[in-house]
Amino acid sequence: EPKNIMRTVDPAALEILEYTKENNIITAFDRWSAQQPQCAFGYQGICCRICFAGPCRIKGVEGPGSMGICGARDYTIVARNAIRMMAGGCSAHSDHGRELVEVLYHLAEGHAPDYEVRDPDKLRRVAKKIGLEIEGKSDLDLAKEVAEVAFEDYGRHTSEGCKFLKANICEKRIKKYEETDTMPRAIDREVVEVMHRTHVGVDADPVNLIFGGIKCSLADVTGEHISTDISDILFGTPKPVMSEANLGVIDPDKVNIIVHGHNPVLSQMVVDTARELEEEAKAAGAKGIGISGICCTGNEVLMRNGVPIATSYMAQELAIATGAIDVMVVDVQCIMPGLRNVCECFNTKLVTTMSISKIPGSYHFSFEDSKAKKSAEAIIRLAIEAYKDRKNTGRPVRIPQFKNKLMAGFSLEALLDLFAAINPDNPIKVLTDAIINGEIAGVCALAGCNNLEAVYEKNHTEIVKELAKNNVFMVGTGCVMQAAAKHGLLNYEAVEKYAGPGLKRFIDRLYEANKDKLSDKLPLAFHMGSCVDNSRILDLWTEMANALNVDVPKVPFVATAPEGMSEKAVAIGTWVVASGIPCHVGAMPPLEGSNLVWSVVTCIAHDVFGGYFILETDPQEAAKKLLAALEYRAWKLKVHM
Ligand code: NFS
Ligand code: SF4
Repeated sequence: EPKNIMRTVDPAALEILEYTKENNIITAFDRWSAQQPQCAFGYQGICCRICFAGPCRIKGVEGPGSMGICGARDYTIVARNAIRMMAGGCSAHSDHGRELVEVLYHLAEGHAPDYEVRDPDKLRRVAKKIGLEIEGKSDLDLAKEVAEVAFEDYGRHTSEGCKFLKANICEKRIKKYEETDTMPRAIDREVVEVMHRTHVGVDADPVNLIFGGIKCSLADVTGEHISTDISDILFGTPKPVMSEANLGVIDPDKVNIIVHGHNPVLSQMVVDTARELEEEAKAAGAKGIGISGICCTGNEVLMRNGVPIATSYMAQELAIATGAIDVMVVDVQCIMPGLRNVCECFNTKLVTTMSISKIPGSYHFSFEDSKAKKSAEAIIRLAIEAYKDRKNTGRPVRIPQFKNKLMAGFSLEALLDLFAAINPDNPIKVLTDAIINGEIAGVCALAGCNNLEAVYEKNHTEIVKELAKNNVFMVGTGCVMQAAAKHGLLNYEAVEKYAGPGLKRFIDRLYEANKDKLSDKLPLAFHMGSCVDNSRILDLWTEMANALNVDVPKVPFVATAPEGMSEKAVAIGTWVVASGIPCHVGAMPPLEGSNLVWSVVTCIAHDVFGGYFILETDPQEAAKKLLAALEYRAWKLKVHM
């Protein structure tokens, strides 16, 4: 029987997978095998379940079987399914953003006493950007006004467009979106419109549908920008920070808590409160409280506090199977229901915290911003009790001794600050000049999830290494960066091992200029945060476009989601393309059932927006295509200089 070795390149995951196999503990890796072969109709996007006259499947190229019962063709069905995914992604990101807006608003009103404005400068920068008068206002007054503008972006009834989007993109893009009727009016409205136009018997035109999806994806990035901005205002804008990643970060002699999910409103409070309860943990015989993170809430507290990364999405159950976790506390998104069974095997307490995200059989501690600290204390005390229990019962723990050092914390502000040490008047020029003079090939954004369609974390690591060798400056977010961190790609040792000469020179030069304020040399790729922090990446290419005095499609910038999976990833990929950026996806999205839709996302998108999808499952081929796109743009830029 083939070993798990085929399913991942992560040594820690491999070790635990051997163990779960021996002990008949079911994880995603087993469920993936059990699902094979997956349904070919669904895989290609030509299964429709929008009404219950169906389900309908496209069975041939002609005759009645080539259409759904209502007469919907393959292209309608594929396009409808795709844009419903975008609406799902937009809902997730932007509802997460709304939670933050509510906390900010409640704070300003005096109803969220455990929170504070930790970054008043960011508050003022954001307020100014969205057009508010900032002179003579207190932090709390301004916080309330910022929250009100954000609320408006969710539910405005006029059509001037979302403010948190328009404030952060180039003039030329604003015009483009207005001309193509893809400027989102309000976030909630665009989601509703997608749900409406995809109802049985509404929009059947694939191009019209996809453009509707693009508008919704631009609403998605609006919600992401709101999330990032307000997280920074409330919890601080990230600065370079050192940490570690992979299961080896877990210390069995600590009270171990994993924060998992997405929203820093919860995880940041747990991290802050844990510091205060350290003595209680010691009194229970533990060395202290050990917090580590999974998925994007892990990225949030890594970026701001250096909290180590336990692992990424696909290995979340494997973290529990170490036997050393006392509590896993989750909020929303990317939390596998399968966790619960694994928790049962190891007596780990699974704590859900959000009313919209419960798992049968787990504990639920309803988390409200009016009593956030109290909830966090209760969760930590539950962990301390669970720790005592674990030690008393002598439960076996098994922690794979793999971890790697990393540097993270690169908000756009932090990145520009590094550049400013070389060019204080025009920091971003440090990056654009390096491209123009050929020192680096361009910039690649790494984003997205894990998907067992690919060998877990193999695409990620191969693409990063290949791009590094070819002198591509890399920034990134989400589970890709957790993969990179786990595999030792977010430190200077990786620069020495994998960077091409130009990239190494560039990173060394940045370090030399910033030596005094950095505790270590700079990494091979720059971790910009959680998936909503892809907004920071949008800001980066906008800065570059403005500095080069061109529209975004001319900037040597590409993106890749080597193992994309979630609806959120679909929404992100779509606004990346609509921004004018070539976007690689390494796991096949359900589009293959329609040549027409395929050509819309790969070709028509290019003609209209300047960006396009590169759908390629082979990481080496993908790297080649990404490099070719960068090379072409850099060459054109130089010709026109
Ligand atoms: Ni992004 Fe982050 Fe990970 Fe994918 Fe899920 S955690 S929000 S969706 S799986 S990268
Ligand atoms: Fe079938 Fe049309 Fe209903 Fe879809 S909307 S399930 S294609 S009848």
